[in-house]
Amino acid sequence: MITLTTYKLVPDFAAPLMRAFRVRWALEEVGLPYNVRTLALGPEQRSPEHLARQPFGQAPTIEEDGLILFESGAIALYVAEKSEKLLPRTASSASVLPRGCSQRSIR
Ligand SMILES: N[C@@H](CCC(=O)N[C@@H](CS)C(=O)NCC(=O)O)C(=O)O
Repeated sequence: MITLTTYKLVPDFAAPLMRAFRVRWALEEVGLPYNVRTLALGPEQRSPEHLARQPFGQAPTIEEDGLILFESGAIALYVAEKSEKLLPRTASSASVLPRGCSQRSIR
């Protein structure tokens, strides 16, 4: 099962702005069960355990079967690839996400 690491206490106004929100949204959309490990802002961020998960001491991270991932966008893509709900398997729709990630404005 996926374990999401995120912060213990976040003020209400900031909760929807947290990068972990993306990951929770993707997990909830796909309907995957997951555990949550909470982290306190401060020294816990710099603990060797957390720095092994996220070299900048930030959140979110996820772990699954020995795989550790950080960067909320990369995590959302990892989760999306597990289900057709977020990433349909047709060739045309499958190209949308990579195209969106690599596209540059020509202006
Ligand atoms: N690019 C990273 C940014 C992660 C990030 O900035 N996380 C914030 C919370 S939303 C954080 O950990 N801030 C505390 C800090 O930088 O010390 C991602 O998208 O995962």
